[in-house]
Amino acid sequence: LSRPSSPDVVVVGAGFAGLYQLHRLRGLGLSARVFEAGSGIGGTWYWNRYPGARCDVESLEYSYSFSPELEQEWEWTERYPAQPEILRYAEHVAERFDLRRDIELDTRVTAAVWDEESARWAVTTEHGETVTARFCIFATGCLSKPKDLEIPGLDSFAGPVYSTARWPHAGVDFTGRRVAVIGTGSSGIQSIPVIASQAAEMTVYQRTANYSMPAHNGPLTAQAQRERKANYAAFRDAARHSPAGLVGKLPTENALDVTEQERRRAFYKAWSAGNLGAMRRSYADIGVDIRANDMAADFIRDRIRDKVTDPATAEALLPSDHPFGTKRPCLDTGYYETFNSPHVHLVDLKKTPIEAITATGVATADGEVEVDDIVLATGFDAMTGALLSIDIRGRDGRTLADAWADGPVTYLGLGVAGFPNLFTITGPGSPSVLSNMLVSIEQHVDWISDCLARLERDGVTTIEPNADAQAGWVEHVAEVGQATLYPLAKSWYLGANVPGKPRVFMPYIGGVGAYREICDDVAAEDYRGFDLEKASASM
Ligand code: NA7
Repeated sequence: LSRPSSPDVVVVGAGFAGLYQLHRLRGLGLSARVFEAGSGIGGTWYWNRYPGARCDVESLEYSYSFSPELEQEWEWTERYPAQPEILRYAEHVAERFDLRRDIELDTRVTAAVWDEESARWAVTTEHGETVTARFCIFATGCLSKPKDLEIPGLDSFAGPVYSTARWPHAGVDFTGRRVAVIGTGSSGIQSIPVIASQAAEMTVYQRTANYSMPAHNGPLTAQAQRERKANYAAFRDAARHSPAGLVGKLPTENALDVTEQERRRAFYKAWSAGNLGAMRRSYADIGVDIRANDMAADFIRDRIRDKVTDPATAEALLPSDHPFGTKRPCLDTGYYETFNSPHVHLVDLKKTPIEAITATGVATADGEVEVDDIVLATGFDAMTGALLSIDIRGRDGRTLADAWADGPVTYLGLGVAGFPNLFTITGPGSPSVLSNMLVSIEQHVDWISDCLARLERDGVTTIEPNADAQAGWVEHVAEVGQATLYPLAKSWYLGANVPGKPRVFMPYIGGVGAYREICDDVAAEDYRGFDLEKASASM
Protein backbone atom coordinates (compact mmCIF):
# COMPACT_ATOMS: atom_id res chain seq x y z
CA LEU A 1 0.00 0.00 0.00
CA SER A 2 1.64 3.25 -1.01
CA ARG A 3 0.82 6.25 1.13
CA PRO A 4 1.39 9.90 0.25
CA SER A 5 4.46 11.46 1.84
CA SER A 6 2.71 14.82 1.66
CA PRO A 7 -0.96 14.32 2.47
CA ASP A 8 -3.25 17.29 2.98
CA VAL A 9 -3.80 16.36 6.59
CA VAL A 10 -2.14 14.31 9.30
CA VAL A 11 -4.42 13.08 12.07
CA VAL A 12 -2.77 11.90 15.26
CA GLY A 13 -4.80 9.21 17.01
CA ALA A 14 -7.40 6.68 15.88
CA GLY A 15 -9.82 6.72 18.77
CA PHE A 16 -13.38 7.95 18.33
CA ALA A 17 -12.12 11.44 17.40
CA GLY A 18 -9.56 10.34 14.84
CA LEU A 19 -11.90 7.83 13.20
CA TYR A 20 -14.67 10.34 12.61
CA GLN A 21 -12.19 13.02 11.53
CA LEU A 22 -10.81 10.70 8.88
CA HIS A 23 -14.30 9.95 7.65
CA ARG A 24 -15.08 13.66 7.30
CA LEU A 25 -11.77 14.38 5.52
CA ARG A 26 -12.63 11.71 2.97
CA GLY A 27 -15.92 13.47 2.35
CA LEU A 28 -14.04 16.71 1.68
CA GLY A 29 -11.76 15.01 -0.82
CA LEU A 30 -8.70 15.69 1.32
CA SER A 31 -5.94 13.11 1.56
CA ALA A 32 -5.02 12.04 5.06
CA ARG A 33 -2.73 9.82 7.03
CA VAL A 34 -3.71 8.77 10.50
CA PHE A 35 -1.03 7.68 12.96
CA GLU A 36 -1.99 5.58 15.95
CA ALA A 37 0.37 4.52 18.74
CA GLY A 38 -1.69 1.46 19.68
CA SER A 39 -1.69 -1.86 17.87
CA GLY A 40 -5.37 -1.37 17.27
CA ILE A 41 -7.86 1.44 16.84
CA GLY A 42 -10.23 2.63 19.56
CA GLY A 43 -8.06 4.86 21.77
CA THR A 44 -9.33 4.84 25.35
CA TRP A 45 -11.29 1.66 24.65
CA TYR A 46 -8.28 -0.02 23.14
CA TRP A 47 -6.03 0.62 26.15
CA ASN A 48 -8.33 0.47 29.19
CA ARG A 49 -9.12 -3.25 29.25
CA TYR A 50 -9.15 -3.68 33.01
CA PRO A 51 -11.81 -5.95 34.51
CA GLY A 52 -15.07 -4.05 34.89
CA ALA A 53 -14.10 -1.29 32.42
CA ARG A 54 -17.30 0.30 31.28
CA CYS A 55 -18.62 3.61 30.03
CA ASP A 56 -20.57 5.73 32.52
CA VAL A 57 -22.65 7.19 29.71
CA GLU A 58 -25.44 5.03 28.32
CA SER A 59 -24.63 3.16 25.13
CA LEU A 60 -27.50 4.77 23.25
CA GLU A 61 -25.96 8.15 24.05
CA TYR A 62 -22.28 7.26 23.88
CA SER A 63 -22.28 6.50 20.18
CA TYR A 64 -21.85 8.32 16.91
CA SER A 65 -24.78 10.28 15.52
CA PHE A 66 -23.32 11.20 12.14
CA SER A 67 -24.74 8.22 10.29
CA PRO A 68 -28.42 7.35 10.68
CA GLU A 69 -27.72 3.95 9.09
CA LEU A 70 -25.00 3.15 11.59
CA GLU A 71 -27.28 4.32 14.35
CA GLN A 72 -30.04 1.99 13.25
CA GLU A 73 -28.01 -1.10 12.49
CA TRP A 74 -25.79 -1.32 15.56
CA GLU A 75 -27.32 -3.25 18.47
CA TRP A 76 -26.12 -2.54 21.99
CA THR A 77 -26.54 -5.25 24.59
CA GLU A 78 -26.31 -3.30 27.87
CA ARG A 79 -27.47 -0.02 29.28
CA TYR A 80 -23.85 0.85 30.12
CA PRO A 81 -21.56 -0.70 27.54
CA ALA A 82 -18.51 -2.65 28.66
CA GLN A 83 -15.10 -1.99 27.13
CA PRO A 84 -15.08 -5.00 24.75
CA GLU A 85 -18.42 -3.97 23.27
CA ILE A 86 -17.36 -0.35 22.76
CA LEU A 87 -14.16 -1.53 21.11
CA ARG A 88 -16.16 -3.82 18.81
CA TYR A 89 -18.32 -0.83 17.92
CA ALA A 90 -15.23 1.27 17.04
CA GLU A 91 -13.95 -1.61 14.91
CA HIS A 92 -17.30 -1.96 13.20
CA VAL A 93 -17.26 1.76 12.36
CA ALA A 94 -13.74 1.47 10.93
CA GLU A 95 -14.85 -1.45 8.72
CA ARG A 96 -18.16 0.02 7.70
CA PHE A 97 -16.60 3.28 6.53
CA ASP A 98 -13.47 1.62 5.17
CA LEU A 99 -11.23 3.70 7.40
CA ARG A 100 -8.41 1.25 8.06
CA ARG A 101 -6.52 1.80 4.82
CA ASP A 102 -5.45 5.29 5.94
CA ILE A 103 -4.58 4.34 9.52
CA GLU A 104 -1.09 3.26 10.51
CA LEU A 105 -1.04 1.33 13.78
CA ASP A 106 1.96 0.92 16.09
CA THR A 107 3.11 4.34 14.95
CA ARG A 108 3.59 6.94 17.65
CA VAL A 109 4.08 10.51 16.50
CA THR A 110 7.12 11.99 18.21
CA ALA A 111 7.32 15.47 16.66
CA ALA A 112 5.37 17.96 14.60
CA VAL A 113 7.26 21.01 13.36
CA TRP A 114 5.79 23.93 11.41
CA ASP A 115 7.76 25.04 8.38
CA GLU A 116 7.10 28.66 7.61
CA GLU A 117 8.30 28.63 4.05
CA SER A 118 6.28 25.72 2.77
CA ALA A 119 3.45 26.43 5.22
CA ARG A 120 3.36 22.75 6.14
CA TRP A 121 3.75 20.62 9.22
CA ALA A 122 6.58 18.08 9.26
CA VAL A 123 5.31 15.18 11.31
CA THR A 124 7.80 12.57 12.48
CA THR A 125 6.95 9.11 13.75
CA GLU A 126 8.78 6.81 16.12
CA HIS A 127 9.95 4.83 13.10
CA GLY A 128 11.84 7.85 11.82
CA GLU A 129 9.49 8.60 8.94
CA THR A 130 8.65 12.26 8.33
CA VAL A 131 5.63 13.30 6.31
CA THR A 132 4.55 16.84 5.59
CA ALA A 133 0.98 18.06 5.65
CA ARG A 134 -0.84 21.33 5.38
CA PHE A 135 -2.91 20.59 8.45
CA CYS A 136 -2.23 18.65 11.59
CA ILE A 137 -5.14 17.50 13.72
CA PHE A 138 -4.48 16.12 17.17
CA ALA A 139 -7.05 13.52 18.19
CA THR A 140 -4.85 12.36 21.04
CA GLY A 141 -7.48 12.14 23.77
CA CYS A 142 -7.91 13.78 27.15
CA LEU A 143 -7.15 10.77 29.35
CA SER A 144 -4.62 8.86 27.31
CA LYS A 145 -1.28 9.41 28.99
CA PRO A 146 -1.12 7.48 32.27
CA LYS A 147 0.29 9.52 35.11
CA ASP A 148 3.78 8.61 36.30
CA LEU A 149 3.60 7.22 39.80
CA GLU A 150 5.36 9.28 42.46
CA ILE A 151 5.66 6.38 44.92
CA PRO A 152 9.23 5.25 45.60
CA GLY A 153 10.25 1.65 45.10
CA LEU A 154 7.83 0.52 42.42
CA ASP A 155 10.68 -0.87 40.36
CA SER A 156 11.85 -3.01 43.25
CA PHE A 157 8.57 -4.94 43.49
CA ALA A 158 9.22 -8.53 42.54
CA GLY A 159 5.74 -9.40 41.28
CA PRO A 160 3.73 -8.07 38.36
CA VAL A 161 2.53 -4.46 38.32
CA TYR A 162 -0.56 -3.82 36.19
CA SER A 163 -1.86 -0.43 35.11
CA THR A 164 -5.60 -0.20 34.45
CA ALA A 165 -4.78 2.05 31.51
CA ARG A 166 -2.39 -0.48 29.92
CA TRP A 167 -4.07 -3.76 30.78
CA PRO A 168 -2.66 -6.97 29.23
CA HIS A 169 -4.76 -8.13 26.28
CA ALA A 170 -4.77 -11.69 27.53
CA GLY A 171 -6.40 -10.58 30.78
CA VAL A 172 -5.18 -11.42 34.27
CA ASP A 173 -6.39 -14.21 36.51
CA PHE A 174 -6.18 -13.12 40.15
CA THR A 175 -7.52 -16.40 41.55
CA GLY A 176 -5.75 -17.21 44.81
CA ARG A 177 -3.60 -14.07 44.65
CA ARG A 178 -3.00 -11.29 47.16
CA VAL A 179 -3.64 -8.07 45.30
CA ALA A 180 -3.03 -4.40 46.09
CA VAL A 181 -5.04 -1.81 44.18
CA ILE A 182 -3.84 1.80 44.38
CA GLY A 183 -6.34 4.47 43.36
CA THR A 184 -10.07 4.90 43.81
CA GLY A 185 -11.17 6.97 40.82
CA SER A 186 -13.46 5.49 38.17
CA SER A 187 -10.93 2.87 37.11
CA GLY A 188 -10.39 1.67 40.68
CA ILE A 189 -14.08 1.76 41.56
CA GLN A 190 -15.02 -0.26 38.47
CA SER A 191 -12.24 -2.83 38.75
CA ILE A 192 -12.09 -3.39 42.53
CA PRO A 193 -15.33 -5.45 42.81
CA VAL A 194 -14.33 -7.68 39.87
CA ILE A 195 -10.75 -8.23 41.03
CA ALA A 196 -12.00 -8.85 44.59
CA SER A 197 -14.29 -11.60 43.30
CA GLN A 198 -11.20 -13.55 42.23
CA ALA A 199 -8.48 -12.53 44.68
CA ALA A 200 -7.65 -14.39 47.89
CA GLU A 201 -6.82 -11.12 49.65
CA MET A 202 -7.28 -7.61 48.44
CA THR A 203 -5.98 -4.35 49.88
CA VAL A 204 -7.29 -1.11 48.46
CA TYR A 205 -5.12 1.99 48.91
CA GLN A 206 -7.35 5.05 48.93
CA ARG A 207 -5.97 8.58 48.87
CA THR A 208 -9.27 10.33 48.16
CA ALA A 209 -12.66 8.84 48.90
CA ASN A 210 -14.90 9.44 45.93
CA TYR A 211 -18.63 9.89 45.46
CA SER A 212 -20.03 6.84 43.70
CA MET A 213 -23.59 5.94 42.88
CA PRO A 214 -25.05 2.60 41.83
CA ALA A 215 -25.07 2.23 38.03
CA HIS A 216 -28.09 -0.05 37.86
CA ASN A 217 -26.60 -1.49 34.73
CA GLY A 218 -28.42 -4.28 32.94
CA PRO A 219 -29.35 -5.70 29.59
CA LEU A 220 -30.84 -3.26 27.13
CA THR A 221 -34.22 -4.51 26.07
CA ALA A 222 -35.12 -4.75 22.41
CA GLN A 223 -38.05 -2.49 23.09
CA ALA A 224 -35.99 0.28 24.72
CA GLN A 225 -33.64 0.14 21.78
CA ARG A 226 -36.46 0.23 19.23
CA GLU A 227 -38.09 3.19 20.91
CA ARG A 228 -34.87 5.20 20.97
CA LYS A 229 -34.09 4.35 17.37
CA ALA A 230 -37.54 5.48 16.27
CA ASN A 231 -36.81 8.85 17.77
CA TYR A 232 -33.07 9.16 17.47
CA ALA A 233 -32.77 12.45 15.59
CA ALA A 234 -34.66 14.45 18.20
CA PHE A 235 -32.76 12.74 21.00
CA ARG A 236 -29.39 13.54 19.46
CA ASP A 237 -30.44 17.10 18.87
CA ALA A 238 -31.38 17.48 22.53
CA ALA A 239 -27.97 16.08 23.55
CA ARG A 240 -26.14 18.52 21.28
CA HIS A 241 -27.83 21.50 22.91
CA SER A 242 -27.71 20.27 26.49
CA PRO A 243 -25.22 21.38 29.18
CA ALA A 244 -23.19 18.16 29.19
CA GLY A 245 -24.10 16.39 25.97
CA LEU A 246 -26.57 14.28 27.93
CA VAL A 247 -30.32 14.32 27.63
CA GLY A 248 -32.16 15.04 30.86
CA LYS A 249 -34.65 17.41 32.35
CA LEU A 250 -32.95 20.52 33.73
CA PRO A 251 -33.75 21.70 37.24
CA THR A 252 -35.45 25.00 37.87
CA GLU A 253 -35.67 24.75 41.64
CA ASN A 254 -32.95 25.24 44.21
CA ALA A 255 -32.30 22.67 46.91
CA LEU A 256 -32.26 25.50 49.42
CA ASP A 257 -35.80 26.53 48.53
CA VAL A 258 -37.59 23.25 49.23
CA THR A 259 -38.45 21.29 52.37
CA GLU A 260 -36.17 18.59 53.68
CA GLN A 261 -38.78 16.01 52.81
CA GLU A 262 -38.96 17.15 49.20
CA ARG A 263 -35.18 17.18 48.94
CA ARG A 264 -34.90 13.64 50.25
CA ARG A 265 -37.45 12.46 47.72
CA ALA A 266 -35.55 14.16 44.89
CA PHE A 267 -32.18 12.85 46.08
CA TYR A 268 -33.55 9.30 46.37
CA LYS A 269 -34.88 9.57 42.84
CA ALA A 270 -31.53 10.78 41.57
CA TRP A 271 -29.65 8.09 43.50
CA SER A 272 -31.90 5.38 42.08
CA ALA A 273 -31.66 6.65 38.51
CA GLY A 274 -28.27 5.05 37.89
CA ASN A 275 -27.25 8.14 35.99
CA LEU A 276 -24.09 10.16 36.46
CA GLY A 277 -25.78 13.52 35.99
CA ALA A 278 -28.98 12.86 37.93
CA MET A 279 -27.79 14.05 41.34
CA ARG A 280 -26.28 17.23 39.90
CA ARG A 281 -29.47 17.82 37.97
CA SER A 282 -31.74 17.28 40.97
CA TYR A 283 -31.46 20.98 41.86
CA ALA A 284 -30.09 24.03 40.07
CA ASP A 285 -27.79 25.07 42.91
CA ILE A 286 -25.92 21.78 43.52
CA GLY A 287 -22.98 22.81 41.35
CA VAL A 288 -22.69 26.40 42.51
CA ASP A 289 -23.84 26.73 46.12
CA ILE A 290 -21.82 24.86 48.72
CA ARG A 291 -24.81 24.63 51.08
CA ALA A 292 -26.90 22.84 48.47
CA ASN A 293 -23.94 20.73 47.49
CA ASP A 294 -23.42 19.70 51.12
CA MET A 295 -27.00 18.44 51.24
CA ALA A 296 -26.44 16.18 48.24
CA ALA A 297 -23.06 15.10 49.61
CA ASP A 298 -24.57 14.26 53.01
CA PHE A 299 -27.25 12.21 51.31
CA ILE A 300 -24.64 10.18 49.43
CA ARG A 301 -22.55 9.72 52.59
CA ASP A 302 -25.63 8.30 54.33
CA ARG A 303 -26.12 5.81 51.52
CA ILE A 304 -22.48 4.72 51.85
CA ARG A 305 -23.01 4.23 55.61
CA ASP A 306 -26.07 2.09 54.79
CA LYS A 307 -24.03 -0.16 52.55
CA VAL A 308 -20.83 -0.71 54.51
CA THR A 309 -21.12 -2.91 57.59
CA ASP A 310 -17.95 -2.00 59.45
CA PRO A 311 -18.37 1.57 60.78
CA ALA A 312 -14.66 2.41 60.62
CA THR A 313 -14.43 1.24 57.01
CA ALA A 314 -17.61 3.13 56.17
CA GLU A 315 -16.21 6.28 57.73
CA ALA A 316 -13.00 5.99 55.70
CA LEU A 317 -15.00 5.53 52.49
CA LEU A 318 -16.96 8.76 53.01
CA PRO A 319 -15.86 11.52 50.66
CA SER A 320 -14.80 14.38 52.88
CA ASP A 321 -12.35 16.68 51.16
CA HIS A 322 -14.18 17.89 48.07
CA PRO A 323 -17.73 18.96 47.20
CA PHE A 324 -19.87 16.49 45.28
CA GLY A 325 -19.15 16.61 41.55
CA THR A 326 -15.94 18.64 41.74
CA LYS A 327 -13.97 15.50 41.01
CA ARG A 328 -15.55 13.23 38.46
CA PRO A 329 -18.15 11.18 40.40
CA CYS A 330 -18.44 7.47 39.63
CA LEU A 331 -21.06 4.90 38.84
CA ASP A 332 -20.41 1.49 40.34
CA THR A 333 -21.64 -2.04 40.50
CA GLY A 334 -21.19 -3.29 44.04
CA TYR A 335 -18.22 -1.10 44.96
CA TYR A 336 -19.09 -0.29 48.56
CA GLU A 337 -20.50 -3.78 49.18
CA THR A 338 -17.12 -5.23 48.21
CA PHE A 339 -15.71 -3.87 51.49
CA ASN A 340 -18.07 -6.13 53.43
CA SER A 341 -16.10 -9.18 52.29
CA PRO A 342 -13.66 -10.34 54.94
CA HIS A 343 -10.82 -10.67 52.42
CA VAL A 344 -11.05 -7.02 51.30
CA HIS A 345 -9.18 -4.38 53.29
CA LEU A 346 -9.11 -0.62 52.98
CA VAL A 347 -6.06 1.49 53.74
CA ASP A 348 -6.78 5.18 54.20
CA LEU A 349 -3.74 6.97 52.82
CA LYS A 350 -4.83 10.23 54.43
CA LYS A 351 -3.99 8.58 57.76
CA THR A 352 -1.17 6.29 56.71
CA PRO A 353 0.40 7.34 53.40
CA ILE A 354 2.34 4.81 51.36
CA GLU A 355 5.98 5.14 52.35
CA ALA A 356 7.40 2.81 49.76
CA ILE A 357 6.76 -0.16 47.60
CA THR A 358 9.14 -2.94 48.51
CA ALA A 359 10.15 -6.17 46.81
CA THR A 360 7.29 -7.96 48.52
CA GLY A 361 4.53 -5.46 49.09
CA VAL A 362 3.33 -2.02 50.11
CA ALA A 363 4.68 -0.27 53.19
CA THR A 364 2.91 2.40 55.25
CA ALA A 365 3.50 3.66 58.80
CA ASP A 366 1.42 0.66 59.91
CA GLY A 367 3.94 -1.77 58.43
CA GLU A 368 4.10 -3.73 55.22
CA VAL A 369 1.29 -5.65 53.55
CA GLU A 370 2.68 -8.50 51.47
CA VAL A 371 1.06 -8.85 48.07
CA ASP A 372 1.57 -10.87 44.89
CA ASP A 373 0.27 -8.29 42.43
CA ILE A 374 -0.05 -4.51 42.32
CA VAL A 375 -2.73 -2.81 40.27
CA LEU A 376 -2.26 0.89 39.55
CA ALA A 377 -5.48 2.78 38.97
CA THR A 378 -3.74 6.08 39.52
CA GLY A 379 -5.06 8.14 36.67
CA PHE A 380 -3.74 10.26 33.86
CA ASP A 381 -1.78 13.36 32.99
CA ALA A 382 -5.11 14.68 31.77
CA MET A 383 -5.92 16.96 28.84
CA THR A 384 -2.40 18.19 28.15
CA GLY A 385 -0.28 15.06 28.77
CA ALA A 386 -0.64 13.44 25.37
CA LEU A 387 -0.09 16.69 23.46
CA LEU A 388 2.93 17.76 25.47
CA SER A 389 4.63 14.42 25.09
CA ILE A 390 4.93 15.21 21.37
CA ASP A 391 7.58 17.74 20.37
CA ILE A 392 5.25 20.28 18.77
CA ARG A 393 6.90 23.41 17.38
CA GLY A 394 5.00 26.29 15.81
CA ARG A 395 6.09 29.62 14.37
CA ASP A 396 9.70 30.64 15.09
CA GLY A 397 10.39 27.20 16.48
CA ARG A 398 8.41 27.88 19.65
CA THR A 399 7.43 24.68 21.43
CA LEU A 400 3.94 23.98 22.69
CA ALA A 401 5.53 23.14 26.05
CA ASP A 402 6.88 26.68 26.18
CA ALA A 403 3.59 28.23 25.08
CA TRP A 404 1.81 26.20 27.79
CA ALA A 405 4.44 26.55 30.53
CA ASP A 406 1.90 28.25 32.82
CA GLY A 407 -0.98 25.99 31.78
CA PRO A 408 -2.73 25.37 28.49
CA VAL A 409 -3.87 28.39 26.48
CA THR A 410 -6.10 27.85 23.48
CA TYR A 411 -8.78 29.56 21.48
CA LEU A 412 -11.99 27.55 21.96
CA GLY A 413 -9.92 24.48 22.77
CA LEU A 414 -9.59 24.15 19.00
CA GLY A 415 -6.35 25.94 18.18
CA VAL A 416 -3.34 27.69 19.67
CA ALA A 417 -1.88 31.10 18.71
CA GLY A 418 1.51 30.67 17.07
CA PHE A 419 0.58 27.20 15.80
CA PRO A 420 -1.04 27.71 12.40
CA ASN A 421 -3.11 24.98 10.76
CA LEU A 422 -3.09 22.93 13.94
CA PHE A 423 -6.31 21.73 15.50
CA THR A 424 -6.99 19.91 18.75
CA ILE A 425 -10.10 17.76 19.07
CA THR A 426 -11.58 18.21 22.56
CA GLY A 427 -8.55 20.26 23.57
CA PRO A 428 -8.21 22.12 26.88
CA GLY A 429 -10.58 25.08 26.94
CA SER A 430 -13.44 23.06 25.43
CA PRO A 431 -16.16 21.13 27.33
CA SER A 432 -14.52 17.75 26.54
CA VAL A 433 -14.13 15.84 29.83
CA LEU A 434 -17.10 17.63 31.37
CA SER A 435 -19.36 16.22 28.71
CA ASN A 436 -20.42 13.14 26.83
CA MET A 437 -17.22 12.79 24.82
CA LEU A 438 -18.94 11.48 21.71
CA VAL A 439 -21.10 14.59 21.44
CA SER A 440 -18.09 16.87 21.96
CA ILE A 441 -15.93 14.91 19.56
CA GLU A 442 -18.51 15.10 16.79
CA GLN A 443 -18.99 18.82 17.35
CA HIS A 444 -15.26 19.52 17.09
CA VAL A 445 -14.73 17.27 14.09
CA ASP A 446 -17.66 18.87 12.28
CA TRP A 447 -16.45 22.37 13.09
CA ILE A 448 -12.89 21.62 11.97
CA SER A 449 -14.11 19.90 8.79
CA ASP A 450 -16.42 22.77 7.85
CA CYS A 451 -13.53 25.14 8.51
CA LEU A 452 -11.20 23.17 6.22
CA ALA A 453 -13.87 23.17 3.50
CA ARG A 454 -14.11 26.95 3.72
CA LEU A 455 -10.32 27.38 3.61
CA GLU A 456 -10.13 25.15 0.55
CA ARG A 457 -12.92 26.96 -1.21
CA ASP A 458 -11.34 30.37 -0.71
CA GLY A 459 -7.71 29.42 -1.23
CA VAL A 460 -6.73 30.21 2.35
CA THR A 461 -3.33 28.78 3.20
CA THR A 462 -3.14 29.36 6.94
CA ILE A 463 -5.53 29.76 9.83
CA GLU A 464 -4.40 30.59 13.33
CA PRO A 465 -6.03 32.00 16.45
CA ASN A 466 -4.96 35.56 17.13
CA ALA A 467 -3.38 36.19 20.51
CA ASP A 468 -6.06 38.60 21.72
CA ALA A 469 -8.94 36.27 20.93
CA GLN A 470 -7.06 33.48 22.66
CA ALA A 471 -6.38 35.59 25.76
CA GLY A 472 -10.07 36.51 25.86
CA TRP A 473 -11.12 32.87 25.66
CA VAL A 474 -8.66 31.77 28.33
CA GLU A 475 -10.02 34.45 30.63
CA HIS A 476 -13.60 33.42 29.91
CA VAL A 477 -12.87 29.73 30.60
CA ALA A 478 -11.26 30.66 33.93
CA GLU A 479 -14.06 33.02 34.88
CA VAL A 480 -16.80 30.49 34.21
CA GLY A 481 -14.85 27.86 36.14
CA GLN A 482 -14.40 30.21 39.10
CA ALA A 483 -18.14 30.69 39.38
CA THR A 484 -18.54 27.00 40.21
CA LEU A 485 -17.40 24.78 43.05
CA TYR A 486 -14.85 22.97 40.86
CA PRO A 487 -11.80 24.94 42.04
CA LEU A 488 -12.42 23.58 45.57
CA ALA A 489 -11.12 20.13 44.62
CA LYS A 490 -7.57 19.05 43.94
CA SER A 491 -8.66 17.36 40.77
CA TRP A 492 -7.12 16.36 37.49
CA TYR A 493 -9.38 18.99 35.87
CA LEU A 494 -6.98 21.44 37.53
CA GLY A 495 -3.82 19.44 36.93
CA ALA A 496 -3.61 18.90 40.70
CA ASN A 497 -2.97 15.14 40.44
CA VAL A 498 0.39 15.60 38.73
CA PRO A 499 3.15 17.12 40.89
CA GLY A 500 4.49 20.32 39.34
CA LYS A 501 1.70 20.66 36.76
CA PRO A 502 0.35 24.23 36.54
CA ARG A 503 -2.98 24.62 38.37
CA VAL A 504 -5.38 25.77 35.69
CA PHE A 505 -9.00 24.69 35.38
CA MET A 506 -8.67 23.19 31.92
CA PRO A 507 -12.11 22.26 30.62
CA TYR A 508 -14.83 24.76 29.67
CA ILE A 509 -17.84 24.49 32.00
CA GLY A 510 -20.05 26.91 30.08
CA GLY A 511 -22.04 23.98 28.65
CA VAL A 512 -21.97 21.95 25.47
CA GLY A 513 -24.96 23.72 23.91
CA ALA A 514 -23.75 27.24 24.71
CA TYR A 515 -20.25 26.34 23.55
CA ARG A 516 -21.58 24.98 20.27
CA GLU A 517 -23.34 28.28 19.66
CA ILE A 518 -20.15 30.22 20.33
CA CYS A 519 -18.20 28.04 17.88
CA ASP A 520 -20.93 28.34 15.26
CA ASP A 521 -20.99 32.13 15.65
CA VAL A 522 -17.21 32.30 15.30
CA ALA A 523 -17.46 30.37 12.02
CA ALA A 524 -20.42 32.43 10.78
CA GLU A 525 -18.52 35.64 11.45
CA ASP A 526 -15.79 34.54 9.09
CA TYR A 527 -13.81 32.81 11.81
CA ARG A 528 -13.78 35.69 14.24
CA GLY A 529 -10.63 35.60 16.34
CA PHE A 530 -8.69 33.57 13.79
CA ASP A 531 -6.23 35.11 11.33
CA LEU A 532 -6.68 33.73 7.84
CA GLU A 533 -4.02 34.22 5.22
CA LYS A 534 -4.16 33.63 1.51
CA ALA A 535 -1.10 32.71 -0.48
CA SER A 536 -1.43 35.75 -2.73
CA ALA A 537 -1.74 38.13 0.22
CA SER A 538 1.43 36.85 1.84
CA MET A 539 3.53 37.07 -1.31
P1 NA7 B 1 -8.55 9.25 38.43
O1 NA7 B 1 -9.95 9.63 38.51
O2 NA7 B 1 -7.53 10.32 38.28
O3 NA7 B 1 -8.23 8.39 39.74
C1 NA7 B 1 -6.91 8.10 40.13
C2 NA7 B 1 -6.93 7.63 41.55
O4 NA7 B 1 -5.61 7.29 41.94
C3 NA7 B 1 -7.41 8.68 42.52
O5 NA7 B 1 -8.11 8.06 43.56
C4 NA7 B 1 -6.09 9.26 43.01
O6 NA7 B 1 -6.18 9.92 44.24
C5 NA7 B 1 -5.26 8.02 43.10
N1 NA7 B 1 -3.83 8.29 43.09
C6 NA7 B 1 -3.12 8.95 42.15
N2 NA7 B 1 -1.83 9.01 42.48
C7 NA7 B 1 -1.71 8.37 43.66
C8 NA7 B 1 -0.64 8.11 44.52
N3 NA7 B 1 0.60 8.51 44.24
N4 NA7 B 1 -0.88 7.43 45.66
C9 NA7 B 1 -2.13 7.03 45.95
N5 NA7 B 1 -3.19 7.25 45.18
C10 NA7 B 1 -2.98 7.92 44.06
O7 NA7 B 1 -8.28 8.21 37.24
P2 NA7 B 1 -9.22 7.04 36.72
O8 NA7 B 1 -8.45 6.27 35.73
O9 NA7 B 1 -9.83 6.31 37.83
O10 NA7 B 1 -10.39 7.78 36.00
C11 NA7 B 1 -10.12 8.73 34.97
C12 NA7 B 1 -11.35 9.12 34.26
O11 NA7 B 1 -11.76 8.06 33.41
C13 NA7 B 1 -12.57 9.35 35.08
O12 NA7 B 1 -12.64 10.55 35.70
C14 NA7 B 1 -13.67 9.20 34.06
O13 NA7 B 1 -13.75 10.35 33.27
C15 NA7 B 1 -13.18 8.07 33.25
P3 NA7 B 1 -6.46 11.53 44.28
O14 NA7 B 1 -7.91 11.70 43.93
O15 NA7 B 1 -5.56 12.17 43.26
O16 NA7 B 1 -6.12 11.91 45.66
